[in-house]
Amino acid sequence: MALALDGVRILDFTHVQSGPTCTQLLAWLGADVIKVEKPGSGDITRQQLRDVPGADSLYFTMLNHNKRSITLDTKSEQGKQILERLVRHCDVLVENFAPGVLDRMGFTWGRIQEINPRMIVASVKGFGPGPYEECKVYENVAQCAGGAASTTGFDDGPPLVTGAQIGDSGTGLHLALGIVAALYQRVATGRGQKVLAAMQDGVLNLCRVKLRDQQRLARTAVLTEYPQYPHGRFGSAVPRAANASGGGQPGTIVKCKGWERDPNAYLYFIAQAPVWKEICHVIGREQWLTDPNFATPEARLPRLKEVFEAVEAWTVTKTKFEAMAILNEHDIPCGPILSMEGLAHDPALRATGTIVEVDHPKRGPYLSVGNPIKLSASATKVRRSPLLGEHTDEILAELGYAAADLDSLRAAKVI
Ligand code: CAO
Repeated sequence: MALALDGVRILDFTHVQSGPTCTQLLAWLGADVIKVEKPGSGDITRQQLRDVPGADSLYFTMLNHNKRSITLDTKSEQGKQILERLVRHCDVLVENFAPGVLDRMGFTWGRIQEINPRMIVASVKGFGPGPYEECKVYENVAQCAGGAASTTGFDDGPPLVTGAQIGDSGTGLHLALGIVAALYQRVATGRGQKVLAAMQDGVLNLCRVKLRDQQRLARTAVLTEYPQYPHGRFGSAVPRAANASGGGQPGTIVKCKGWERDPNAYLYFIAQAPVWKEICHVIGREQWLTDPNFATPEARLPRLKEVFEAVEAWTVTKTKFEAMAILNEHDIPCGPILSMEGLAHDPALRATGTIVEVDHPKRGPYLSVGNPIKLSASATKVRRSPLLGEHTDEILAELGYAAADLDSLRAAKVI
């Protein structure tokens, strides 16, 4: 089967997490991704958090599937010449270096346009233009600077970062969309362009409901669906909402049977207004249907704590899966708290390729998250990540280098 991005060549200058997530997605969609790495060491994550001595870490292998690896010292003169050929050969250059690195290598936007006017140059940076544009940024810096941390956690605790890598993987996703759009625009214009996804912007985009709440708070001084209502205090900034729902339907996390021993014996429960009758029936509070304090969503808002206590008095008598089955019979939305241990063995996720087992020559079989985006006419087959420099000779041959050239480049430590 032909793939959606067949024929698109990506010059992948990415490292760590944010950039690699972007180019991995493009590879899964069919692009030929050529990952350029420093000779001898490569992407720093190959060695970070290693669990098998001598083998590329899971950090690296899970972010670099379906790519080819070439080693190249891009600071040497010969390395720069090879890089120039790669710029000519490829459609998109993706990078997430610290600001200024590509310019210092001699590959400014102007120079790249001279070499290949069709080239799209896509960058992840920590911040967009402004006071912080020169800063180096990692995941949690972005979560803090993009508004996520100030709105995550409990009212009486410090700001919290989340386990979802919204700064790195989230920005990688944003960048991938920008690249695909630029490729589409190039069909009409014949020219490349620069694509920038700043991590602060990406996180803020994912936190847009909190900017919504900021403006509601400024107008009304209160957020009625937040746990601070009605007894707590609101300041001038959106507070941390604990496990309150970010939408118009109140929700929270409640305990289920076994919570004393199992840290994940919990369920997210949504008190959705259209199924209030069913909720009262299931938890045995039919009297609330006619009680003016509980009969309408507005009347319930100041009493949500009482509502969720009653829900929890019911859920602690059931496992999270029993509760989920009963609630879904009544169309009551809920979500069991699933652990990574459980997800790793979920047969439905295995069947769809969202969880895949991949074999690796040095580490053996391991699990990975496959392509979460499913195209009906472009099916993804996940291939293992490349070893450092595994495709150097193959790629240089495609660029027109002869075997003798490779020997001298290797002797000079250019590759
Ligand atoms: N050959 C020779 N040199 C190479 C090379 C190659 N193939 N690949 C990279 N280098 C060099 C660069 O030229 C650069 O050298 P100079 O600083 O002398 O110009 C150097 O390696 C390091 O690049 P860097 O500054 O990007 O790397 P770092 O480890 O110091 O910083 C990071 C890492 C992630 C903080 C920084 O790259 C960054 O802020 N990136 C943008 C934001 C981002 O993506 N953050 C998320 C990372 S994932 O958590």
